[in-house]
Amino acid sequence: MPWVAVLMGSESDWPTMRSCVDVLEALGVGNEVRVTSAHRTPVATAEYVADAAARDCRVFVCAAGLAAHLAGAVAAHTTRPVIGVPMDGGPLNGADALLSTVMMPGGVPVATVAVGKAGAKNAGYLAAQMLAVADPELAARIEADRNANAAKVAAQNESVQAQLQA
Ligand code: RP5
Repeated sequence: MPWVAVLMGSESDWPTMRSCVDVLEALGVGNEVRVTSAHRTPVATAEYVADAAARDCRVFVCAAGLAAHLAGAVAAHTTRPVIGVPMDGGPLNGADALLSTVMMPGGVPVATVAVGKAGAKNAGYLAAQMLAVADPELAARIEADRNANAAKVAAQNESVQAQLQA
């Protein structure tokens, strides 16, 4: 059964990355969460990537802050898709992590999402959409989620219109 690895450089990333796991769980996507660091545990990170790929991990989501090299380091060890999530901590509020994650050299891509919580959430959706290419039932669940979000926006519009007319 295909699944998604959700990796982060530190436990301090977890409050943000919980949003990614929440999306995967809501869509019924199998996942494994690990704290592993490109800088502090480089060998263990490489070993995990090889082991996860051998166990049918299809997509790696990698979150890190500051000089954020986790996604790039993972991408260097696999040809499975890697999604990078720049964390927004630190004195530069994630601008450093964004550039460190997105500016990969040609041939080793990292699909980089937004900085912080919005990116964490979208990393979950993007990973699910990748798996859904070969899984029509998952594709239908994603479609239903989109429709539910659209209904929420429509309800918000009605609420604002009602307030304008009051
Ligand atoms: C990065 O450094 C981690 O991904 C985290 O975002 C940041 C700070 O890590 P801690 O000092 O909080 O462990 O490697």
